[in-house]
Amino acid sequence: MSIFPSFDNRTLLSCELLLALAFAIAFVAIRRAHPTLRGAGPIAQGFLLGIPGLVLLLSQGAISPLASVIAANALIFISLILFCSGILALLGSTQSLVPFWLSSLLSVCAIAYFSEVQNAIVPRLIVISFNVAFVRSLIAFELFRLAKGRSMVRLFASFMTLFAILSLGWGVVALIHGAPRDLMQSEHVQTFTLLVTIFASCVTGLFSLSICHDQVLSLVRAESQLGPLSGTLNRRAIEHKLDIELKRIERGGQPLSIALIDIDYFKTINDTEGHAAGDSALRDVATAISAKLRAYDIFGRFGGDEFLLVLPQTSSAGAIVVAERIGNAVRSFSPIRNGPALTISIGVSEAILGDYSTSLLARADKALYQAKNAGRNCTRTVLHNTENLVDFPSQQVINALLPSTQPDLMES
Ligand code: GH3
Ligand code: MG
Repeated sequence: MSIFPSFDNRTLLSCELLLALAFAIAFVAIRRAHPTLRGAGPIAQGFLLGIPGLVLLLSQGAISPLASVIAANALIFISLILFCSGILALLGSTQSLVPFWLSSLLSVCAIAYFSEVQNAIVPRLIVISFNVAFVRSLIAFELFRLAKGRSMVRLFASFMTLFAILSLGWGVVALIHGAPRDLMQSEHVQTFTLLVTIFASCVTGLFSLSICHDQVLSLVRAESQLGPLSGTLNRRAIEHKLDIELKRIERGGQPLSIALIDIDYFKTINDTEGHAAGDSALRDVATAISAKLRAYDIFGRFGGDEFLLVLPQTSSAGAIVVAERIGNAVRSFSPIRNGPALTISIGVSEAILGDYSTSLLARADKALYQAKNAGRNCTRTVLHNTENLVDFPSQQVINALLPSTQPDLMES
């Protein structure tokens, strides 16, 4: 005994409409909460545009076929494409949407022909089902390509493949057995197709929410590592990265140095130019220093007007060269109009095996203290083996310490 006659097609379409509305609200909310999240906007637009499409479909018989068939399908196709573009953007795909638009445009033309010129329902259904199957299979193919070990994306791709096959099957059945003239008429294939559509909407909406959730989590994680003012890593993040680098040298034996940087007489900027000028000077210093670093150097604000630079694969001699480079970069501007150039004092230390971040930072802090005492605008190093202070600038010291294998540190 079939269960299909117990479903009413109009009720099923209304359920689909409510589902589209619920997902549209969810994705609009995500878009508003995370404007930088690429993909949530098109998905929300896709669900939103599906609503008038479904309303027009529901009005079949009461309004002209131009609106209830041609416009309704055009809106549903566009909503499907917007949805696909959102999913692709969320997953970072660069797949072109041209095939989606071309196939949908041709389908709308064919639907218009079979509605206004020939009034033939079966070819119309075949065109609709084939276009939906084509769009779903393209997106499934791209999802499989992007999955790369992500089981959730692979599962989504499998569902899309299944929905593409079912859409195709709907067209083939319509071709073989024909179709009722009225979409609202209860008929096995028609009712089954509507049930599949509702299930497909649930699955795609929920999968998209899950992908959005993952993306939002990684966005929040990345943002939580950055200081709001300087845009560089915050203290917690840079200390965490320093711990990782210290563990790495235990295994690799590569040198690692840090530089603690403090702006000289920073209070004067706040006092004479105001706090906003101080904030802007902090940003400028962060930008100037960041521009002088290698891709794998780690830089962040340590607190107040202090910054920490972690230099992997760098001896203290190399770090002194980097210190000179960033000191020159900072000296090139002044936050006070017609005032003196900004300067920084730097304390450098090189890690030894068994060092903790606290011991390494304590040595760098000691070196920074000495740099301040030496009159500022200079670098001091506390060497781990002797605890002696090394003056800088001192070309003899650099020449003595600098290995010849670090040419990239020499450029300024
Ligand atoms: P020194 O040469 O000894 O470093 O002197 P200084 O004036 O730079 O003094 P110090 O480093 O001890 O003080 C840093 C000042 O930075 C204290 C505080 O008012 C200011 N400051 C800390 N955080 C911020 C911030 O986020 N914005 C601004 N504008 N000022 C800050
Ligand atoms: Mg200072």
